[in-house]
Amino acid sequence: MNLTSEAAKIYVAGHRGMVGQAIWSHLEDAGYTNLVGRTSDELDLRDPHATRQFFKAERPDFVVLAAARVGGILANDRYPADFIGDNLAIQQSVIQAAHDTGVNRLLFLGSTCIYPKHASQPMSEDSLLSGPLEPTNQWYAVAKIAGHKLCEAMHRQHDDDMLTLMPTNLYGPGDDFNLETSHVLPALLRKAHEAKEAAPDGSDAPVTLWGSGEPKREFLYVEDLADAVRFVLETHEDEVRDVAPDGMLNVGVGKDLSINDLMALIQDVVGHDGPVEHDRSKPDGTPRKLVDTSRLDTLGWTADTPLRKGIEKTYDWYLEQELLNVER
Ligand code: GFB
Repeated sequence: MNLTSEAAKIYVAGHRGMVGQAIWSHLEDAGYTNLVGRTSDELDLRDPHATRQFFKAERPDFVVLAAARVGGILANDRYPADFIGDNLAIQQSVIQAAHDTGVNRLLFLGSTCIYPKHASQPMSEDSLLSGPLEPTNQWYAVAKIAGHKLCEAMHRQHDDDMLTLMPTNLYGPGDDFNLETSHVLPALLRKAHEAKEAAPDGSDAPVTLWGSGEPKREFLYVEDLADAVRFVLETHEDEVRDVAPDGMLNVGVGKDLSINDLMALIQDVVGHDGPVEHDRSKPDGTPRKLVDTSRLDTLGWTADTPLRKGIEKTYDWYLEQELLNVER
């Protein structure tokens, strides 16, 4: 059942992460006042018993499942057991508790790394499970595929209204800027900024990017994803199932660029003129993952933040955090 009342109780699982925070603020700004969240200290979603107790006490009407263990290419490769294990456990307990307590609709957030490494571009929802996965993130991808399949199965067996959004690579305020664990966009923003700051004489120090820089990625501003979440929550189930019988909707911007071109754009935003070097010991990952957004297009939703604008806003946020850290 779709969201029609501003008083509906909406549980945003993972409301302290970049994605959950953006969804929370966006729903609040749209007039939804009855939002529920728990930090991971307050509620460990990997624990099915605790999760069930929470659902029984709070009885949310709607659930957005944005809680997940996430990270960039290196973190995925280094911590495979955490990426598959934590995500499977979180999904299982939240989806099961939502089923048991009869929520009106659950929206599960996945990722476009669920598609085969060499899927034809742009990747449609139908390319799921049509070929081998990218090895560096297969652990995370398998978990996210299982999460989607659990939602699909709940619909098929119990007629539960459970849908999956598959966003392309996300970025924005609240992102992880730790160079070991982050995704490429925040990593390059930080590297360009620090290189600029490191050369007080004006001769900018070099930045090093991982791999060849040739892989292409599509970047979605997190506030656009939050808008897509609200839009889908508000859309009638029949309308969604007409375009997405399996309950899965890609979310993207319809354009991608190479990591080298992203670097150049970030240098321009940050004002860094120094040379770019490549650390070729680091993996390239999937060569390209542009998503086919025709399902959401048909429903009437498109992303509207241009990449440059989104990077500027993210950089502003990063500078604010830096200032706060210095002042503390
Ligand atoms: O964003 P990223 O870590 O993840 O890397 P994926 C994208 C591309 O940027 C890769 C290159 O080709 C990286 O080698 N890259 C260049 C860098 N410099 C850097 C850098 O300093 N840091 C990082 N992190 N990358 C992840 C998956 O894949 O994307 C997850 O591992 C998830 O499972 C997520 O799906 C959205 O796009 O390759």
